Amino acid sequence: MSRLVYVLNGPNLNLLGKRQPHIYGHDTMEDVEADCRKVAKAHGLEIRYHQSNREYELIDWIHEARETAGGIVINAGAFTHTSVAILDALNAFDGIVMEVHISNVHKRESFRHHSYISLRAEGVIVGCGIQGYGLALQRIAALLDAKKG
Ligand code: CA2
Repeated sequence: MSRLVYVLNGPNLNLLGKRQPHIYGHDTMEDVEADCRKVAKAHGLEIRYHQSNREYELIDWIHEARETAGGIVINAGAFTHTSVAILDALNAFDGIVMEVHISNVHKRESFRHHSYISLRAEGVIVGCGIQGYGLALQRIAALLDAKKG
């Protein structure tokens, strides 16, 4: 299976490091991307890294991943809690899906406790800060290695 992994980020995550550092920390989206590239390189993965505030763009990238990628790491932001459309797109993807949330959503408002993405994800990493992205990439690398046999 392909070692290309899409790392997808949803709405408002472009504000990372610029607002609400008590919840999301001081690192920016650029820092997250740099960290992902470092972890990916160490584990022999190639990544395509994207952020969008538009639901359809996230869906289009998931469709693109269907053709080429072995895995998707997704932090769908608030769409996590609302988007059946993103779940449907992920259900049409055959590779490994890892869901990431920077904050511990279970310590927060009850509307953040439900995730449509979790109905599809192989694994979920919450509350580990931006380190969660690297952990998700490591998990995808391990699962791809296991498939290779
Ligand atoms: O903890 C996470 O990673 C979330 O996916 C972040 C989403 C939130 O709606 C989810 O419930 C949990 C929000 C992303 C907004 O990010 C901001 C970052 C800095 C300043 C403002 C928003």
